[in-house]
Amino acid sequence: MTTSPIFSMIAREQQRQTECINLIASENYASKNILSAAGSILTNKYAEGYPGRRYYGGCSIIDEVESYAIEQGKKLFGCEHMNVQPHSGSSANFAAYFSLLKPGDTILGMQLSAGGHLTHGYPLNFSGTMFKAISYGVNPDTECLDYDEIEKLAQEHQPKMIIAGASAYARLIDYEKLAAIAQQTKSILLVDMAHIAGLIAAKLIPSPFEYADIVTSTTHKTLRGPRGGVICSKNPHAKSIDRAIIPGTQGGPLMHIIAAKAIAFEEAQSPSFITYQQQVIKNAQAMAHAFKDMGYKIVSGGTDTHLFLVDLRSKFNDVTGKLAEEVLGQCNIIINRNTVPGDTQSPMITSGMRIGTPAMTTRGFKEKEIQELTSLINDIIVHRTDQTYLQKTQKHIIQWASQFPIPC
Ligand code: DSN
Repeated sequence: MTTSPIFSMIAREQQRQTECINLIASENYASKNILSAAGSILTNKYAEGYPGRRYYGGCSIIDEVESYAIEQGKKLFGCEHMNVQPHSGSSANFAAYFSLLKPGDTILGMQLSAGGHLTHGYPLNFSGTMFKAISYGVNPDTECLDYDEIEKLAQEHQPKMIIAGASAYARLIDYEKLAAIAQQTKSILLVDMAHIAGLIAAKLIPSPFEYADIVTSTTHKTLRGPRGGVICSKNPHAKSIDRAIIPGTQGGPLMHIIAAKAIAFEEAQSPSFITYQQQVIKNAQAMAHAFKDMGYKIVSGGTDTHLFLVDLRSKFNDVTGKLAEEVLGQCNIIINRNTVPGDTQSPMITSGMRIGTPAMTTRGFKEKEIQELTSLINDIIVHRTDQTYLQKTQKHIIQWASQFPIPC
């Protein structure tokens, strides 16, 4: 029997993950139970359709799995209807738009460069080509959402849908205000809570469910589940959302992933999940604070969530987001470059770093480690051309990160 080279790649990736400090705001570590469901024989089964209404035989146990996932997801978020079949957050948004919009309809979403997501109307994404996409940004002074601007744009363009949610925005979103704007213009309000789903599940930040017609999410970010998506809706939209997934935009559901989603929803109902999410926020706030104390500007002045953006221009005039990502990566600290408000660099270069704490909090980092890590990040950027320092620091990080093993 030959062994595929893939297995040595997995082993090397496992070692890389163990030896790196991961500050990618959208990544996390799924539990052993989640990995075991995701790697299970449920991958063998075709089950197009929904529980009790499949297009294949042999689905009785699969029906139990999907019904249980739906039950747990609805209980976790307190929503009326949940579709657990979207393969990803983008697929969830695609199906949600497909169910409620027609090509050419106007949508109003957050600009990618201000912290939004590709699927919220970016010109090269399906959302920006199928629909007439209008975008809102952040207020240049506060670097926070400007609800007066959103209202003005909504009144001017009368969007069929207003999209809230972001990939790189550190502040709370006022869903009540957005719902009031949507009501004035008779727009559907869709909230994409992908980044903050875990914080919402733990009830640490406001929930959109009371105000939004549709809520989409991924399951692998703060929620710490398998990679995948969900669509939650009020009952009147249930049928059209389900139809938009199958036959609308997807075929057979990934039943192994749906099983893993069910376990993630169960885990997110445990008291330890709330403690974990509290620490995620405490760590993000402590880290943003520590950066500020070292003279860095934090976009919008801080964070209410699991992530924040560092504007590197505030401290260095020759360090781009790309350079910071590379030099930190050389020392086994993984971040991603990100545009900041008013950025003059391209999205491939950028002037900022996006930093998130969900992953390292899962590995046990608390405020003490966060302080030490922030000083190290600063030192690495300061000594960016000193190869001896960078190599010595990489060795230190490998040893330090390995003391906080990935819990699976
Ligand atoms: N790519 C994800 C992120 O990093 O935020 C969003 O889908």
